[in-house]
Formats: sequence, structure tokens, C-alpha cells
Amino acid sequence: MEIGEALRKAISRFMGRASHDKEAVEELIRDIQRALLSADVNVELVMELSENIRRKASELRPPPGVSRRDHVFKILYDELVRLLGGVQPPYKPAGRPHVLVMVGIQGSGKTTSVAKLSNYLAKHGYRVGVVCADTYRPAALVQLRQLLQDKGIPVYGEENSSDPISIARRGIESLKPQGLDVVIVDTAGRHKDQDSLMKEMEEILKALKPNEVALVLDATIGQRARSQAEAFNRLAKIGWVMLTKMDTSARAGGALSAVAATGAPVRFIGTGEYLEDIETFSADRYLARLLGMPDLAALVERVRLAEVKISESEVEKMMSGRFTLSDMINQLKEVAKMGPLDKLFSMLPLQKVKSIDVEGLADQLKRWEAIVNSMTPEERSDPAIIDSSRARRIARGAGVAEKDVKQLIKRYNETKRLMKTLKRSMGRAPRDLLLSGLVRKEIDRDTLKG
Ligand SMILES: Nc1nc2c(ncn2[C@@H]2O[C@H](COP(=O)(O)OP(=O)(O)OP(=O)(O)O)[C@@H](O)[C@H]2O)c(=O)[nH]1
Ligand SMILES: [Mg+2]
Repeated sequence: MEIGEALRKAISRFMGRASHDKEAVEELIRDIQRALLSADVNVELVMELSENIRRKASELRPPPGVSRRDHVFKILYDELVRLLGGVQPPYKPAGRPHVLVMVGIQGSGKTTSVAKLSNYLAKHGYRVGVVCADTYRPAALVQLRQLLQDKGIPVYGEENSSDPISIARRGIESLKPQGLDVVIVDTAGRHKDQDSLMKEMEEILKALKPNEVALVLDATIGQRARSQAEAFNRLAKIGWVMLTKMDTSARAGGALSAVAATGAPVRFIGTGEYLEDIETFSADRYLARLLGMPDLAALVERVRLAEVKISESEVEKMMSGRFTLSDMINQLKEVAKMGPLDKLFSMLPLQKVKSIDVEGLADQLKRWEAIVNSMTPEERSDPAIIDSSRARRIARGAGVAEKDVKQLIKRYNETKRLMKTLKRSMGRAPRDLLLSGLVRKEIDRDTLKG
């Protein structure tokens, strides 16, 4: 059974049970262990994951409004994310230049990925150069030059040499004086057998002593990913994995075992044949796809929101209509402190946008705070009295444009209106419900209508 399917089955079985007591958790753990072990995930890692689930399920209480079933599932989910290398900080190649060699078997997508990654890094402000050390496929050099040179990314290659090691060496020597931050080396994958490929890689790595080796893995190859990953990892410690062809229907379960086998996280994924088709890897999105259960993703999201702590008195205030402009801003500040903004922000009915530009929000908050500070106490407690001339005065005092003042008041009125609707629609529903993220659904529906 493919790993994704095995995990899906284990989860469905648990979710479908009538009770979710200790026994059910043990059964879930056994099923998950079987699934992971049969995908060759390292035994120690599996044991650690099991122990963490067991401990958290017995020690932690579900957040308000969340069933034990959903809570246990979220615990499992978090452990799977951790197994996948957790949440990676942004990629920051260090060293001058940082020499990165991309390896992988024939057709895995190395050349395409080298082009994508160099363009991606160049866009993020790095000066990047590329060395084509593939002597078996002359088209690779032509392809890289076509794709990259007009982006200002130098590509070193030799048309008539058949020695990849000296090409790579000369390539780095010739690119170094150009003051680059990163040099990415594309290697060949086409060999008559795996042994000769490995031998060539070994020599290249010995000669170049790169800062990093990245493994390019085709997401569609399933469990073979693991033996490939291990073979390359024996040659050199794989720093990270680039998973290609994630735009195809493959569930990419092999990646999980490859990652577990090498201990190297996935950093980037390829999502198509074009230069722009590269994304940073997100364990969240990957698991949603591996498990093939979109409703599970929604569930994780709901539990996550429930785990956010907004105090009862705040909720009380919001619901009672004693919700002032300053309250709104204070609340936004609290939310801003709490991290993954786009998710948390959507809990408060203040923005319709789906994803929030964090820096933009911080700026906006500063502006709004200045606006509220330059209001009189009467204006603050009753913004309805703010007419154009007052708005102009406030704007001058806060050093903002008049339209910023109007925007803030509009946002405040919308929020208040929403609170009223919410109160009506929820009647005397327990506060917990509000906290559990149900709010969000109501609001989405509401804002969509409005
Ligand atoms: N759909 C899709 N196709 C991809 C992706 N990455 C690579 N490809 C395709 O996969 C095929 C092989 O890609 P290459 O980059 O040539 O692979 P390689 O590892 O350099 O191959 P060799 O040099 O022969 O070892 C090409 O047809 C690419 O267009 C991807 O993320 N999505
Ligand atoms: Mg190639």
C-alpha cells in the first residue's frame, strides 16, 4: 500500500470510531506506525512520533469547542509536519560564493530545477551563476543559456569537453571573480548504469567540495525515491531536497520516506515546466495532498484557530457592542503579535482579504494608532460625529491623508455591524463557540454577502 493511502486509512478508521479514548489512540498509533514503517521511515523516528502522540493525547486538553477526536488528529498532524522537517526558515545560502551542486538521476528534473532556482534566487537579490557540468546532453547547456542569460545570470559550460570534473572546476574558477553569492552546478544524470553515475558524482563532489549538495527527486516515482535518496546520501550528505513534478497527480508519498531516510528537509518544489514554476515547500500543503483530504486541512485550521487565545473579556466586549476604536486597534496589535497573521487575522472580522501582507499591516496599524491618538475623547467614543472638517484636522494631527481617517472609521463601522449580526445569529451560544473558530465561518459568509 502506498504511504498516503495507508495514512489515510489509519486516519479514517480513527475518525470513524464511536469513542476516542486511550484505546482508540493506541490503535491509531499502531496503524500509523505500520504505515510509516512500511514506507521505510526510520524506526527511531517512528517511535519518537508515536511517543509524542501518546503523551500529548493524554496530557493536553482539547481547546474550547474542539472534540477529542479532532484534537488527537491535530496532534498527529503536527507530528507529521515535524517528521517532514518542520517549518523551514527561508533559504539563505551563505558563503562566497556558496557552491551548490544539484544531483539526481536521469530525468529527475535537475537542469530545469537549476534554472528555476537560479532565477528564484536572483529575484530574491542574490547574484547567481550556473555551471553546466553535463557532458552527455549538449542541449542542457543551450537550454540553460537560453533560459538564464537574458536574466543576467551567467552560465558557464564547454561545448567540446567530455570531462565534467574539470568543467565544473573551471566553471567555478571563472565565475568566482564575478563576485557572485551563489554558484549552482548542474550535473549529468544520463549514465549507462547507476554505478557509473555515482562514481562521477563522487569525483565531482571530491573535486569541488561544495558548500551544499541538493538532491532533485521526481515526485512521481513513489517508493523508489528512498533508495535513490540513500544512494546519493552515501556519497555526500544531502543538504536538502527539491521535489519536482508536483504539478502532476502524484501524491508524492515517496518524498516522505526519502526525507525520513536522508534526514534532509524538502526546501523547494517544482510545479511545472516553466522557469517560474518553483515554490518553497510547505509541509501543510504537502500533507493535505498526501492525505488527499481537503476537509482535514480545514479541520487542522479550525483546531489551530481554537488554540489561539483571545480572552473572554475581549470577546464579551466585542459581543456587547462596547467595542471602541481603541479596542479594535489594541486587538489588532495583539493579533499581530501572535504570528501567522493571515490565519489569525481572519478570526477577527476586520479584513476581507485572504492573505495579509504582514509589513503592510504593521504600517497600517501604526497609521491607525496615530489617527486614534489625534482624536478628541468624544470623537473616540462616538466616531459618528467625525465630519469632513474633523477628519481633516485628525489627518493633519496624525500626519496621514484624510482618506486614511475615513478608511479607519469605515472599517470600524463594518466591524461593529458584523458584531451585531454575529450576536443575533449566535443567540446565547456559548463563548467557546466564538473562540472555536465558528466565528470565522459566519464572517466569511457575511463578508462574502456584503
Ligand atoms: N511537469 C513538470 N515537469 C518537469 C518539472 N521539472 C522538470 N520537468 C520535466 O522533466 C523532464 C526532465 O527534466 P530535466 O530538467 O531535463 O531533467 P534532468 O534531471 O536534468 O535530466 P538529465 O540531465 O537527463 O539527467 C523535462 O521534460 C522537464 O520539462 C516539473 O516540476 N513539472
Ligand atoms: Mg539535465
